[in-house]
Amino acid sequence: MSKVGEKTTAMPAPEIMPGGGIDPDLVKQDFPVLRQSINGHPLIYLDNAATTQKPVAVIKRLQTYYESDNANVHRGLHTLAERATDAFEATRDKIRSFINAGKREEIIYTRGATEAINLVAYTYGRQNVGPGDRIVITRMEHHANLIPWLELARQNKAELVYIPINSEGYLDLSEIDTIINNRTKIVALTHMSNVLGTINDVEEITALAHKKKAVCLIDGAQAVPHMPVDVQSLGADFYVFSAHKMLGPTGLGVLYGREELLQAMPPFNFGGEMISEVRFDKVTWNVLPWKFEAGTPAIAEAVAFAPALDYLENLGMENIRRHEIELTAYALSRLSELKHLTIYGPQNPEHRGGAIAFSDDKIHPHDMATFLDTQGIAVRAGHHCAQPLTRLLGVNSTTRASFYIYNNTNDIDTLHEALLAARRYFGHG
Ligand code: 7TS
Repeated sequence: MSKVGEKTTAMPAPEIMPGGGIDPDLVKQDFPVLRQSINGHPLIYLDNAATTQKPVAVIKRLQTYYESDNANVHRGLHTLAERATDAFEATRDKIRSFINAGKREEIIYTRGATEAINLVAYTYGRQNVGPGDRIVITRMEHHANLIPWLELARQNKAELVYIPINSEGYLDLSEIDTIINNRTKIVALTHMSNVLGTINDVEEITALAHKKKAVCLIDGAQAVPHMPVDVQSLGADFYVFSAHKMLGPTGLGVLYGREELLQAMPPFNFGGEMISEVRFDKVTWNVLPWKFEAGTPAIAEAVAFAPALDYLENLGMENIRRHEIELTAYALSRLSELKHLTIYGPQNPEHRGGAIAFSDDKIHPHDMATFLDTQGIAVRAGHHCAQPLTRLLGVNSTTRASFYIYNNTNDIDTLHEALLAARRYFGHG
């Protein structure tokens, strides 16, 4: 039974092989959901960019939390309330250290990356972006980092300008000095694309934004789960991500913001928790981080996010990144043997993550994903919430395989065989 402040996992990491490599077969044993067959085949889960599976430690912590600690946070004086509050706040400290933020006050819990971006657009955006001002994003954004800015630009009569992409799937920075101009108030971009896999040179963009006195928001939903991230060395003013894409529960996300910016921003939602004092005619706001956390938060989810962070830390984010570079290199080479496939995004695995979108020249992505499911392989097909980008690639949808710590090269070989079997099944063999 878990108690206040108790370390929820103290896992040695036998999954780390001599030399720092990850042993995905050992990792897999910690994920109950992966021990099943789908349509008569062992499940191969390649939809990690959408959400990752959860290790036993996370599932157990959700259970022990509800069995022994459940209470609302910050309000009660009883023992359970103290335990719940301590565990909830302890995760905040872990998150701070995981992304190397300077202070715990800079870590705001949200419902996900999407809500974190909306928070910034509604508060910082509405306050600081006026008619004729400019917001800069890129052509490779997920809708979560596009629509809030499109709406802000429309409502506040600002300009929304896009950094283009070149044919290899990298940002084209040739005109960046004119794109990020003196009217630019916000630059928002993804750290890693969920379609192209491209890892952007965020440090360079934050520096350019700061030269023009703009703030920079980084969408780290696809980056924090897969590589070491240090928000201070990146120069991020805001950095967002979701727990569910990094072994944690759904319904929980993080907004990192520089304290000075968060202090000056108005609250996002209003209600309980986010106040210091309320009178019938006036209110004063709570201090950071709670000013931005109105209402009962995702308590169990935050508590159970701690063992997810421990799990990743025990494996080591450098090791995770190396494992994914190896898998991505292998996948790019195996998939490029199939001449009927178009593979999107950078060809150099050092410059990208393990989310690989592709199209077959004859089979519709939805048919492909449905066929792969008959073989026990879970992938995603569609526009991946990046419709403008997908259209820019000249298609309406793609099939996407995305990897994580429990995937191995056998999974990729099985995918390769299934992609060939699909050709035969649909009569293109
Ligand atoms: N930003 C990026 C780059 C993403 O990939 C996603 C989710 C989000 C933001 C939004 O995260 P949420 O947790 O708030 O929903 N991406 C995907 C995907 O690629 N397939 O399903 C969800």
